[in-house]
Parts: sequence; structure tokens; C-alpha cells
Amino acid sequence: MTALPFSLNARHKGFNRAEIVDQNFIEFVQLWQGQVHAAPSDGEPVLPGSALDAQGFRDLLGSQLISRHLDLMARVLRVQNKVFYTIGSSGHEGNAMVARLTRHTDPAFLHYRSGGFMAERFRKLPGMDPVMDSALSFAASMDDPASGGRHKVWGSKPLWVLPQTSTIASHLPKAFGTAVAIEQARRIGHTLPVPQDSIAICSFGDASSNHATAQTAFNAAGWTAYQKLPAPVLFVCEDNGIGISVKTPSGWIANNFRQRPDLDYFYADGLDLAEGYGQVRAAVEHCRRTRRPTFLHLRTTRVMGHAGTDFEIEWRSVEELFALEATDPLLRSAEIALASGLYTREALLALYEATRKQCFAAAEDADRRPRLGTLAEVMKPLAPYTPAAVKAEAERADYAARRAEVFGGEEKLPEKQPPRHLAIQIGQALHDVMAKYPESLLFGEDVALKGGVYTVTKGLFKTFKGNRVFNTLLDETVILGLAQGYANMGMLPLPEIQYLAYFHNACDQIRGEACSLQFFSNDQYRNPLVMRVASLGYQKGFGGHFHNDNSITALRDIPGLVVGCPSRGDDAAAMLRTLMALAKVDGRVCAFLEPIALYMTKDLYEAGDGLWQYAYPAPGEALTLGEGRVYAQDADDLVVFTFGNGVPMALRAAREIEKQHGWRTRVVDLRWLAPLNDAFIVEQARSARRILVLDEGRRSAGVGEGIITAIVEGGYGATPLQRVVGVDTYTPLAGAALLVLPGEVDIVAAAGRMA
Ligand SMILES: Cc1ncc(C[n+]2csc(CCOP(=O)(O)OP(=O)(O)O)c2C)c(N)n1
Ligand SMILES: [Mg+2]
Repeated sequence: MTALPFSLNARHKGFNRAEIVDQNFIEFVQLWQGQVHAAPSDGEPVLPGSALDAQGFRDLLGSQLISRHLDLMARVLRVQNKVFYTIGSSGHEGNAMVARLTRHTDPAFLHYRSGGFMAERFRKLPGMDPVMDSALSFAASMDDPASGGRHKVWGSKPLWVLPQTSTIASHLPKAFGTAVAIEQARRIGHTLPVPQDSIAICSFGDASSNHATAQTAFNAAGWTAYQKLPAPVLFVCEDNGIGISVKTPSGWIANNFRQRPDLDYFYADGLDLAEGYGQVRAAVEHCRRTRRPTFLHLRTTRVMGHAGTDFEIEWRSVEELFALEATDPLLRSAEIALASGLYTREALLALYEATRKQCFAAAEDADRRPRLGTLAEVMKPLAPYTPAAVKAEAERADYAARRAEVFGGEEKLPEKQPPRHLAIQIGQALHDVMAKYPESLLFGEDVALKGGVYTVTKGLFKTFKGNRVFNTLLDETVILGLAQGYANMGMLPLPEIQYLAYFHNACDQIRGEACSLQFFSNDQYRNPLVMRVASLGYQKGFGGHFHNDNSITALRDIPGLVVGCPSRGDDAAAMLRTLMALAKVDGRVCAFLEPIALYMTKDLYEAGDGLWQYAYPAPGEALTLGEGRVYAQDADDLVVFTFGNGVPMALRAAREIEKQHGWRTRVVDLRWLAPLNDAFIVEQARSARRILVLDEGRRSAGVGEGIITAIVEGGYGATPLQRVVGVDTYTPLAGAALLVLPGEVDIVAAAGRMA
């Protein structure tokens, strides 16, 4: 700890710790009286024995001061409503060393206390302004180059800093995924957007390291390294000993991470540039050279509280605050500056005040710039959709030779085969899109040799080999983290989630992370992916809730997510082409829900009729986002809106309804569940004499609610309407399952209520 040249106790019991920390620096410099060395020249060690040279120290000090004054500025201007964020970096400025020792092309996923890191990384490219760019983000200005004013984020397109949301630890799986992707690119012949020996950097706090999402990333990294596979990810744990108000047990981070066999532990003193620099360098060099997951335990402290709203003096003793404030790394940097002879007192204080001035001026400037003022401006990057380009891409069929090779010859092409059922045609469609996109990868639990629980992916491993089709470890969070990592590196991932029920425990990777990236980066970063999920109820092979989860509610309200759900093989193939095109062209995150119970369904009305098998669509055929399929368009006595298993059920029930009431029934398969195509629903409702909404999901918050809302808002709420829907419960085992799921008799009965 730096010896203070004054007694804090006497004068520093104030409420505003930011003012005190600020004053401490000034007084420290004014009163410091130590031994001054002969100033080193640029390339010489800043202090005898230090790994850091004088020029490096000057830069790092400058970065630390920028970070600190951005924090101080934010505390002052927040109350004037000029900036809107006060979670600061004070005490963590030593993370600037990590930035200096890595490259601006090493993708970085950063902790929210990364002001020092960012200011230093800005030095890596000429003509960039860390102060102004950061001030624009603090001020929520539309000119913010990171997020366009949507959030205070640390992010930059040219500097390869992918903006993070503030769900702690949620960025670790994708950082791991990015590291794996950097290595895997070479093996599939993909050209990386960054140099081949890049590493992925990921920082987070000590408390966050306990989070399941963090632990899962450490585990996956270890699992990878254990198999001698490369995963060059640098985990930087910025240990300030506390998370908001909960102290991390002393020594916990070292104790928890020092001995992990496949996570190489390094410690660095982030409070002392002269001491810490060589330690950080050792960790970075190790990660880059060995391509092994590396854990850098960076000692930091936290001054000025968790955020501007955290008045620490209300919940901890002033003595404790004094002790913390004495560990302020900027005091140690001031000491190095003075002792090295590089700065006089006057020069250091002048630099301090000049930086303050620069930060305030930038913030005032930022405050005069426009903020997001219309809904259209806010929404612009959320869910880009360029229909013509997507259509052209989905219908693009310029890969005939590769395709013929994949299917084993012209005569074996699936469109030349007799009609087949869903599982077979999804498998064919996957072969098709993987032939089309050499940068695509398919992975998940049991997907490789076995071909998945339902053998849908059978043959892909043999055709495309282990670098493109592979089993992951059993962890949905990691599967989706990997997907984002591949996408970050320009590949087109097709992660599989084995059952819909298992999506839910990894939902945040799609909700909080993947789908938010375009929004929070103002569409500068995209992580296109197509997540396949074996879904929904009625299946006869495996019983019980977790193999029959019928809730897609958790997917429906994720901003920007596209959800498609085919009910037959030809639609699945055409839809998959469109989903891949949406990902490729517009960077969209897509979910492809495969109704398990329809995988093997071949018949529609009678056993052996083979009517639920369709001809495979040739390349060039694709769907338009939102385009439904209508059975018996001219029928209007009853119109059934449905999807998935509901489609064949409704078609069967239609026969019975005709027998009972003489009505002809139109069945509308929505096919696209998010976004719902309201205009299409209304158009179909317009000519309906009666409406039946058949939703195999649960009553509450299911698709059915969305369909009815569209009908009512479209002005057709007065049409007689019935809803047939699942019960708000878990699905029981065996035949009891059918008590909670809608059945054909329920459809017929509901129609009867409208007779
Ligand atoms: C998943 C999640 N849970 C809770 C929070 C609320 N939260 C924000 S920061 C924080 C403490 C984090 O402490 P630490 O990881 O040590 O980072 P520090 O703030 O100390 O740098 C908490 C609980 C969150 N952002 N995300
Ligand atoms: Mg902490």
C-alpha cells in the first residue's frame, strides 16, 4: 500500500467519496516527499527492476487519468441530467495494462469497470478519441460510436470491443466460444476477421466469478484444454474484494482458481503499474503462446462505491473507507510518476487538471448532441430485415456441384426422391444448407455420430466431418455461448438444443446476449445463428414434461428473435433456407422449432395413407418471413389458426366438423411464431364466419393470445371465436399427457359451441 503523506482521518468524513478521492490525489501529489530518481529515457524501466518502461508508464498513467476523470465527471453531471450512468472504474484503472499488452484485434468482452482498458486500447489506432467517444456513451448521445445512444457500454467496432449488457458473467461463455472459433476457423478453411494468433479477452468481477454462467465457461475451457484442444481465452478477474455490498471471503479467488488443472492461473497487482506490468505480460504471453485458457487474477480495489447511488458511508465504517481509499491505484501511480523523476509535482497536477477539463468539455459537448428522440431511431438496429436481399439469398442455388457431391450424385438429390416425412427432410435440408454455407457448423449434445436423439442429424458428421459437426459438452449455456463465438468470428452456427425444456436454463444467452448485440452495438456487431430445438408435445416415444415441453412463451417476447415452426418436411426445408438467409444477410438470431411428434409422422387421416409426406423443395424455393400456409383458402365456415402439431390435428378435425355441421374448414398454418404476421392473420380472419384458435402451447401467454389480439385489433373481434389451448401445467407421463394438451375432440367440441 502507498504510504499517505497526510492523515485522512482529520478531514475526510464527508458524504461524497468522489470528492474525497479527488482531493486525496491532489493532496497526495502536493505533499509527497520521497526520493526522486534520475528520469529514465523512454525505453528504460520506469523504476529500477520494473518490466514497464517510461513511455509505457506515461501512456498508462494517461489512460488511468482519463478513466478516473470520466468517473468524476459522471458523478457531477449525473445530477444535472447530462450523463446517465455512474458505475465507474475507479480502483480498477490498472486494467489498462491488459489493454496495453494485448492487441486491438484481440476480441474483448469487458467488465463494466473497464475505463482504463478502453482508454489504453484507443491508443492502438491513430485518430481515435477515448474521451469524446466515452463521453458520448455516458451522455446517451446518438453520436455514441458504440451503441448510438442506446446504453452506456464499453464497445468499439474498430477496436474489437463487443459491447456487453450488464448481466454479470453472461459474456464469459461467448468469450470462450470466440476463443474456440479463432482456432477452429483454420480447420474449416474460414478466413478470420482477426489475426490467427488472436486471443479472446474477458473481464469480470470477483463476485461474478461465482456465477453459474461464469463457472460454466471456466469448466468448458478446462474441458477443452484437458483434451489438448486450444482455447485461447484470457479470463481477467478484477478482484476488488466485494460485489455491491457483499464481501468476497478473503483469499477466495486465489483459493478457488489457483489449482484448477486446465485453467492456468496468474496473479498480477493491478494497483501498481510498476509491479503489475510484468505479471500481466506473463499471463498474456502465456495465453497467446500456449493457446490455453488462462486466468489472470488482477488485484484491484473499489473506490467511490459501486455506483453513484451507493452511499457507502451509510453501510460501512469511515475507517474502512479510509483504508480502501488509501489503496487507490492512482495514488501509487502518482508516486511512481514522482519517484521516477518523470513528472514534477506541478507537471503531474497540470496533467490531472487538464484531463479533468478535457472530460468535462467532452461531456458538455456530448450533452449538446442529439439523443434518441423517436421510436424508429431506438428500434432501427434491433431486427434489421431487408426482404429482397433475404429472398435472393434464400433462393440462391449456385452450389449445385457441391450439393450433388454431398447427396452422393445428381440422381440422389432429395427433390428427385419420393415424398418423405419431417425428420428425413430436416436432415436433408441440413445437408443442403451446410453444402451451401461452408462457414456453417452444427453442434450440440449427441448430434454427431448418433445423429441426435431422433437421428435427425444422422449422416452430417460423416459428410462434413468433425470440424463442422460435433458433440459439445452437456451444457446448453455453453452451446449457445459457442454459437455466439463462432458468429462473432464470421461463421454461421447451427446449435442444437436437445429439448425445448433445456433451452430455458440457457435462455439468457439468447435473450440477454445474442439478441441484444445488434441493438446495443447499433448494428455494428452481429451474431447470426440458427438455433434448432426439438420441441412441443404429443410425442409417443419419450413421455413426461421435459420431453414434451410446449411452452414457447419464453421465446416469443425476446426482442428481435425470429421463431419458425414447420409442421411438415417441405416447409421445414424451405424455412431453414430462409432462416439461414436471415442470419447471413441481416445478422438475425433465429429459432427453428422442430415438432418432435411430427418427426416420424407419415400419415394424415388413416394409417398408411402417407399423406403427411411431401416432395422436397428444390433449391430456389424458400419462404418469406411471416408467410403462412393455408389449406382450403376458399372455405370460410370455420377458419382455424394454428401451427405445428395443430395443423394435422385441425385437418383431421375438419372432416368431423364437416360431418357434424356441414361446414367447410380453412386451416391456417402460421409457420412463423415470432414475429407474428398480424396483417396475414387479419386478412384470413376477414372472410371467416367463425374462428378457432388452436394453440398446443399453454393457455397463459401462449401464441394463441397473440393471434386473438391480432384478430381483435384488426377489427374482427365480433366474429364468433373459440380457443383450444393447452392447460397451464406441467405435462404428465403416459396417457395423462393428453388431458393437458388440446386434442381433436376438443377442436370438434369448440366448433360445436359456435354452431
Ligand atoms: C445476473 C446478475 N445478477 C445480479 C446483478 C446485479 N449486480 C450488478 S453488479 C453486481 C456485483 C458484481 O460484483 P463483482 O463481480 O465483484 O464486480 P464489481 O462491481 O465489484 O467490480 C451485482 C450483484 C447483475 N447485474 N446480473
Ligand atoms: Mg468485486
